[in-house]
This record gives sequence, structure tokens and C-alpha cells, in this order.
Amino acid sequence: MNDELVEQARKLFAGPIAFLKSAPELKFLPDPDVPEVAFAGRSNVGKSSLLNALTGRNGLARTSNTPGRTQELNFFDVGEPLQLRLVDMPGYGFAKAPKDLMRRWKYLVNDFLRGRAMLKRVLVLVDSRHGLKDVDRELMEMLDKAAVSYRLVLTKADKVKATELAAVRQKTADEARKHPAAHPDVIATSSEKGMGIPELRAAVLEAVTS
Ligand SMILES: Nc1nc2c(ncn2[C@@H]2O[C@H](COP(=O)(O)OP(=O)(O)O)[C@@H](O)[C@H]2O)c(=O)[nH]1
Ligand SMILES: [Mg+2]
Repeated sequence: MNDELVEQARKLFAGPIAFLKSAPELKFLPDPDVPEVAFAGRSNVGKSSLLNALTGRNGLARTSNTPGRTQELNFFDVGEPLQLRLVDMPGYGFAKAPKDLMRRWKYLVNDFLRGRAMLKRVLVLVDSRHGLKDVDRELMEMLDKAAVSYRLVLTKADKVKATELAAVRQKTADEARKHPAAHPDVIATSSEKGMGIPELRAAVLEAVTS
């Protein structure tokens, strides 16, 4: 990883970051006036925790143990002057999800992915303990079809042994390489221990500057 980019990203995320708005429907989306990087993943994968770790702000994205509550896109402005926007996408694949909620998620996400030229990358979060699930593969296929560049990010790396982490990382990367829109490398992170966070910040910045 490029040291200069890591340092630039550190500075950016140490600066001003603010919640912009919530969009429960596409008509409420902010004007696409700045490059965006979105975060997606199964409910409880650690998305809110990772957004908080990334921005060094604990209350920014709400973390909770009751998954599947939010079905809206949340936008956060990063940098002053504004450099990029983070998009917290609704979680998916939680147990006992009502069918209509699943359908709603698909419409919202699909329409967002297909119509958003300023969306530079999606980070698809995957729990280190579980690896890729079929619901993740469904999202990956949606992204491939929409030709939206994405990258797989392992979460909760502190919950598995180093050997297990290496194995799941390899397996996940092998699968990523079979997908046309996926970045071939996988970032392993732990919000709890701070592992992979500088690298993730750099990956976000790289996505909007390259
Ligand atoms: N050990 C550990 N637990 C984590 C980590 N990230 C999240 N968690 C826990 O996983 C649960 C779900 O996290 P949350 O961020 O709310 O997940 P979300 O539903 O994807 O937004 C919470 O109990 C978190 O404390 C991590 O890096 N390490
Ligand atoms: Mg959350």
C-alpha cells in the first residue's frame, strides 16, 4: 500500500465529516455533485462499527444488536472542502426478513446502483467468521451487472485465528477474481482492534481519486 496515500487518507478522515441526509426512497437522494463510496453487507456484519472506526467518530453510524431495522441510504460528507461522500446502504440477508422488505431492499439498491454515475465504488463487507454467503453473491452479481466497481472487505478479523483469517481471505479473494467488477484484493479489518483501518481509508480515497 502506498504510504503517501495512507497518510493523505488519514488526514482526510481526521478532518470534518458530517451526516448529510437519509434517503428512504430514491427521490430523496442528494444531488450527485461529489464522488461517492458505498458500504454494503449483511445485517450485523459490522458495517456501522466499521464506518465509526473509519471516521474515528463513535456516534456517526449507529451500531446495534437488532439487525435489519434501517432500510434507507445514509449519506455522510467527508472533507472541507467536500471531497467525497460515504453511503451507508441498508443491510440485507437477516433472518426472518419479511418478503416485502427484501423486495424493497432489492429495488432501492438496484435502482441506486444502476443510476448513480458518481458512485465510484462499493465496499462489500463480509464477516471473517462466515466468509461469502449466497446473499453476498447475489449482491456481487447485481454489482457486476450494473458495472459498479466493488471491493470485498472482511470484518471482525479479531474474532478468528490468524491462520483462519489467512484462509478466508484467500478463499474470498479467489472468488472475487471470478467477478468482472470486483477488485482482486481483499482488505481484512477489525473495528475493535483498528486492524486494516488505515488501509481501508486509503482504499476509499483511492476509489474517488483514480
Ligand atoms: N469483535 C468484534 N465485534 C465487532 C466488530 N465490528 C462489529 N462488531 C460487533 O458486531 C455487532 C454488529 O455490529 P454493527 O456495526 O451494528 O453491524 P451492522 O448491522 O452491520 O451495522 C455489534 O455487537 C458489534 O459490537 C469487530 O471488529 N470486532
Ligand atoms: Mg448498522
